[in-house]
Amino acid sequence: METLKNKFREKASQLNAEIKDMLAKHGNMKLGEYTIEQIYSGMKGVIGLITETSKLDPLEGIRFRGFSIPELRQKLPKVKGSTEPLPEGLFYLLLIGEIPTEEDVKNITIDWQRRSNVPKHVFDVIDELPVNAHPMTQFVTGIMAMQTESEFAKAYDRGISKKEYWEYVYEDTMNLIARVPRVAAYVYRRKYKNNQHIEPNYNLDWGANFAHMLGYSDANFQNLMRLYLTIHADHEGGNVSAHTTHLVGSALSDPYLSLAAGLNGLAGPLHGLANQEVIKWIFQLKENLGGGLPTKEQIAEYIKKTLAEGKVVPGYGHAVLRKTDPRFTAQQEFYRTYIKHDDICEIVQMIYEVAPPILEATGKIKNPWPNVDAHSGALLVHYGMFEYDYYTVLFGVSRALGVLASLVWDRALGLPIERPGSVTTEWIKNYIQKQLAEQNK
Ligand code: CMX
Repeated sequence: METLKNKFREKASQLNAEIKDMLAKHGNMKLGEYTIEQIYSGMKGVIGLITETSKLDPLEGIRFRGFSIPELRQKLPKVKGSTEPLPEGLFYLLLIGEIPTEEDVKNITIDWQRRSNVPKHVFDVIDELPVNAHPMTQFVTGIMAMQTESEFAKAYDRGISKKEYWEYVYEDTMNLIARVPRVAAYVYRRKYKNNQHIEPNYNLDWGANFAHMLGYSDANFQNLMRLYLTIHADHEGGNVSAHTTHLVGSALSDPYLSLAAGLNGLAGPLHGLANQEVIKWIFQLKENLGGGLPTKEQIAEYIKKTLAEGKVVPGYGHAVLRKTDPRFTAQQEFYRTYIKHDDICEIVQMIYEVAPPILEATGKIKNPWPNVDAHSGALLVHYGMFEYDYYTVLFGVSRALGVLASLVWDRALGLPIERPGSVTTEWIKNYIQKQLAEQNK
């Protein structure tokens, strides 16, 4: 076995060196509309998807159906006394493309309450996992177990016309969104609160009821959940969780299978898991310094040490954004409005001052600014949610809104199975040779 591994190591190191050399010499060569460099760089900037629900601008950040986050914090319906939008309203906007009325939002809240019953076997399946399984593993396992409820899968099995697909995907979408907070809260209470579960409160909206089932009754934590679940929902179609949900759905895998696949992508540390990594990184920084508030110099040292160890600084950088993420700014505003002073949130502000020039000075990090994950954990810690390995589940509950709204559109538009072409490095080398020969003619 070791021989095989050693052989692979040799081959991989050889091909890596060849590719590095080839990209240095010919990375800018065009292959169709795009460069060879782009093909080896995760298709960044390559337009190959239709996503109706949102669009990301590198400098301005996300717009949901044309509305920025500050606009939506103003325009979307709220519960009385709250400054934060109801995620139900964002879902309506993503699906319909128009700002909902209070009545529209109320109807969604009631509809989701009506659909929210989670079958017992879902909890039984989660209970079979070791309690120390990562919360994302438990959450996704619950969603997979719930696939028994898919209306789309049943209808497809009966035999339906293509024109009807979206109607069943819509039903699954509404049922899933109604149920994921219950599954997510179950995982939290199972793992951290000694299996003491809390029944839903049907007088509350979707976000506040989720906060309630998690065990948080503070009105400002409910507000935080409404904001959190709104801003994490969608980030156009190319990010790993959205793209995966769309891709798997394109094979007509039902919404349960598609969402589970997308959430498995969200559980990667370069994507949604970065929210847990940020707080872990800040806690470690504090621990190294013996507790208390670090100075800016100490933070700068810690960032440099992280880079020197070949690790990423979590919460910073982005594949598309080239400025501070407006989702970070919205959370900063929440901090200033509702919390005003908190040590971990202050450390987040200090990192924001110190990190960008250091990251920029590396000369290779394209975006030295913070993304959504740089702030979210600090707010959660403030309200007493210290269990940072749970944070990506919160992201996942929100992400369900965006990726499932898109999935309904995918089927309504009859988008086909996705199947981009791929080539080998040998093929690219031959292509380069042909292009060079043409140029020399
Ligand atoms: N710390 C250290 N190095 C970083 C970095 C960071 N925060 N961000 C980028 N880099 C590095 C990359 O690893 C890459 O290094 P190599 O050339 O050695 O492979 C180089 O800089 C160029 O990368 P890039 O083009 O700027 O960034 P990518 O589009 O490849 O990656 C992202 C984007 C988000 C994965 C990256 O910035 C990163 O790893 N950030 C930290 C993790 C994080 O916060 N992820 C959450 C993103 C938001 C979300 O999806 O939730």
